[in-house]
Amino acid sequence: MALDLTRSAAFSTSFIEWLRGKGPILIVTHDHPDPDALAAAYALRHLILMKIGQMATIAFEGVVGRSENRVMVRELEIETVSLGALDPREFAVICMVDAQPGAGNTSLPPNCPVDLVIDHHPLREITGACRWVDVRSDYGAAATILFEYLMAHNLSIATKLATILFYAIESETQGLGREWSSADREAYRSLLPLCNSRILYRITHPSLPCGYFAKVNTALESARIYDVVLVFNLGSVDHPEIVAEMADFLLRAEGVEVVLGIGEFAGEGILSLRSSDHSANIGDLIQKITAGYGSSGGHGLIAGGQIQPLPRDAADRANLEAELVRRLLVALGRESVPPRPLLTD
Ligand SMILES: [Mn+2]
Repeated sequence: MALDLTRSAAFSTSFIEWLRGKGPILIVTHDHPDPDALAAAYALRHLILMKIGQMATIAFEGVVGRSENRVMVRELEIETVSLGALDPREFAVICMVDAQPGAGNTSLPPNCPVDLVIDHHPLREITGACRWVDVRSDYGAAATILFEYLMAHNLSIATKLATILFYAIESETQGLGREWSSADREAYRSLLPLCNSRILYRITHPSLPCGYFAKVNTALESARIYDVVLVFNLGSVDHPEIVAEMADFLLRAEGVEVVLGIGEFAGEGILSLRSSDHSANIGDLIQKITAGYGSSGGHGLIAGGQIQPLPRDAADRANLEAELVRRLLVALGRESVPPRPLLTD
């Protein structure tokens, strides 16, 4: 399936007409946003500005922590506000991108009605109640859907916007290596010549704080392998995304097919699950692991979860971790496999 400009034109034209004259517009994305979330929000704001001359507000909770993404936000001047610093009720329209209402990874209060949802994760039941829904779970990136809207309206895509969208698709699909559709590929190819390659290089080669290398070390030293399953625990982290980043890194270990990364941020347990096997059904797997302990979401080869509340007592936490790992191994039929460390002397 290539770009679906007919669908994109029809949908975006209708919701833009509906938006006109409504009042202040809020664009929310998931907590601790990644490049795809930021790009989708930024592109939606641009589309609204170009079509109805109104500047929407982009908000999220949490931090942009990964060094690459911090460089992206700085170099490309993506203006956002903290969701906690504003009152969503002061907005006439609430849009959500790269996320869906009630998914557990957004901090928008559950009693805040969302009008418009643009996402590429599996459709959630609650989302069905929203006025405008464009959820395409076969797309690798939400940014690709936004790219289609811009194309459908014949809007020119300037360097900054192109670079943001390109990097979103690039990082979300690992350079079209993971979970991409032909629409993503077409968007990727169209955007590449429009990008600023000097800025792209700066984003992909950021300087990294010493703490980053300490976490790499923790990931390596804590990693245990149960046959094809690798589990690591970073302990307390200063941004949740590093758990996912280390999970991607360790999935490259020879013979490893599934990785569960664990970390702790702001009193919450952070889980990141990765697989290199398309038949693994990682979205179901993360739900089995987190059932009764928190929330989770995922698709294809990547998933994440939040554990809340975390026990205060260290022994209780260790028991909880052991239970999460046990559930993972049981689900994968590996419960009797003894662990071995990744690093051996
Ligand atoms: Mn995304």
